[in-house]
Amino acid sequence: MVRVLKKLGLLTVVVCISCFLYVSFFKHLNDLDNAEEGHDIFTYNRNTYKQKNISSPESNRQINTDESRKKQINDVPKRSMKSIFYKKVKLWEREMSHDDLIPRLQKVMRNYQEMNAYKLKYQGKINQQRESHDLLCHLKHRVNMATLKRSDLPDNETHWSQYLPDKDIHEVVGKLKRCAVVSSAGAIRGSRLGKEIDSHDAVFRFNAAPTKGYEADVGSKTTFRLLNSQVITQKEHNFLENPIYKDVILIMWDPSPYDADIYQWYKKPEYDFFESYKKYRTANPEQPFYILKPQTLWQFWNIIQESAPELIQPNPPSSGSTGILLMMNICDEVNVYEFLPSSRLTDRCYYFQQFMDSACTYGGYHPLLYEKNLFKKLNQGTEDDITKNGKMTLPGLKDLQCLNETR
Ligand code: NCC
Repeated sequence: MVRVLKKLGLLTVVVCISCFLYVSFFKHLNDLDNAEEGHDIFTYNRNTYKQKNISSPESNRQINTDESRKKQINDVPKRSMKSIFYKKVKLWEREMSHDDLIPRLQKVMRNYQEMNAYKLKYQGKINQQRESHDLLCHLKHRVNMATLKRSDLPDNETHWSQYLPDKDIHEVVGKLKRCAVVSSAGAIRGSRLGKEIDSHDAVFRFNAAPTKGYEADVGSKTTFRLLNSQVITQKEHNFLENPIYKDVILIMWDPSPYDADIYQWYKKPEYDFFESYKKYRTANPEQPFYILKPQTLWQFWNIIQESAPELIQPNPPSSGSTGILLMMNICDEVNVYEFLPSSRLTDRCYYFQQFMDSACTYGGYHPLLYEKNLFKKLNQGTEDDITKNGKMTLPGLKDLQCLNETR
């Protein structure tokens, strides 16, 4: 009798544990589904993302301003079980392609290719297998990482050219030794990389990514901050007042159509940032604040496209890649943190918000997947550095010797 009771007890325990595991597994799948669909599984409630079933806001730079685009992006299939298992793939161990993306992001990518918002007429090659030194030479000689100077605008445009700096960023900043670039990825949480990041001569950050409260993981020093034109123009960023933009070297970018010259672009920027720029310069005349020449982005995009195994999103590179390349033009050595994901990889978009969206890591609007492929080829650090710290080490371009000028 005692034996029977013992067996029954054991059986009950086994059944309970199985039920618990079963329920947890399906709850987890459900959470992943929500996250992949651009929902916040932690009840994050920013106005822009309030609408239920909205597809990834990260996938769409102009989600608030372009209804038709919003419709196309939202018109995506429900996620399949297959996509869950893509998460198990070890990332950037090999070159990634759109086959590695979940179906939703594949669809987003196709939509952007159909839209061709910047009117690209790309006739060049793809899948150019350049070895890393050659690739570095192409980046050095074909991407003119220049910022706008007063003298770049026609004489009759003084009403706004008077607010531009006299000199290009390189003339003022000169050459730096060791620089750190800190991506805003959620995976940097818990990294304890703060001290290492702060030990660099200069630290580069993006958009509204804060340091306060996150010092242990991302450090506290900021030397440069690269902003996209949304940050300058959208009220929610409070650009004119927010102290995180003060006491640093600011650089901003706004995309032009692929073939536009500076004049055509500044008459019709994607986001009308000039008023904010003027106000900021008037209030902070001593603070360096540069604007990247828009053609820089497309010169860089050409090289990302040439290096990619297939056609990429016809949209500008992310702030992340643009900032990395800018630092490679200024510093002798650039250590980049959590751009190539470490083993802490998560769908959590940012370290400072709970919002979940895998597009932040793999790209929706930006060709991030291919940007990461490209920098992975150039990494001089170890695989272990990537896995443990999400760290890659890139060389400066200033002293790079190139046999043929690859212009
Ligand atoms: O997200 P964002 O960039 O500010 O991130 C800065 C750079 O960090 C890298 N990153 C970020 C998150 C993540 N999980 N993995 C990453 O690798 C990327 O290289 C990224 O560029 C941008 O590029 O400017 C972007 O800006 C945001 C947004 O405009 C700003 O954060 C201001 O709110 C864009 N999001 C939206 O438009 C909704 C984002 O697509 C790109």
